[in-house]
Amino acid sequence: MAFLFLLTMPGNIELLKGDITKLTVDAIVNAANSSLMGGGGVDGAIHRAGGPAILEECRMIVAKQGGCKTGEAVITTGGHLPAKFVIHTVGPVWHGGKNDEQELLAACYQNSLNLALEHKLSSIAFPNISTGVYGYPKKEAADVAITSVSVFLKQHTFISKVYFVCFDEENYQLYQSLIRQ
Ligand code: AR6
Repeated sequence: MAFLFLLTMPGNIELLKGDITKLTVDAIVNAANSSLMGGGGVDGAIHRAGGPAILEECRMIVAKQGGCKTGEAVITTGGHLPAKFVIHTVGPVWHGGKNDEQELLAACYQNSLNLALEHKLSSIAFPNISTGVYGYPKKEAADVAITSVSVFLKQHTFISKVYFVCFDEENYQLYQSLIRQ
């Protein structure tokens, strides 16, 4: 996104490296799939650490609305996690960039933040959605993530802290260079 560097980064964005399941925040975001039935990567880690209560609530959501579409988000308990809630969002699979991947990834961040607002949650942590199994190029994904969150935070001051949690060194370096204030 070309306008990224024209934005002043809000001070309430913080970069962390490590395992998102360890964070004590109002909500952590899960990079889920449309079935909401768990999987590998960060999804697997969240369900393992949070226990069966998360999957139970996911099942109820599936029974009610039939899963979660790409770009959308749903919320469940955090179960045994230190985070109170998990916001599950479904990132786009990278198909070369001409299949609305950018808009769909931005929607993941926006819809997750909207859910946090609706539930009066003020601290939220994001993993690097779509940059694992779903194959979204990391630099492009970081641009979308940082831009979407920065724009949102300028419009909604209730959210006091957003953490970008990078698990791999490559994402961490990329975010560091983009967030430099
Ligand atoms: N904490 C923070 N980030 C993590 C963790 C962790 N514990 N573990 C992995 N990551 P991925 P996707 C990072 O593949 O690309 C699942 O099977 C990882 O380094 O988890 O959106 C779902 O069920 C990467 O940067 O999610 C879906 O089927 C980022 O999390 C599918 O994968 C995202 O990688 C979703 O694929």
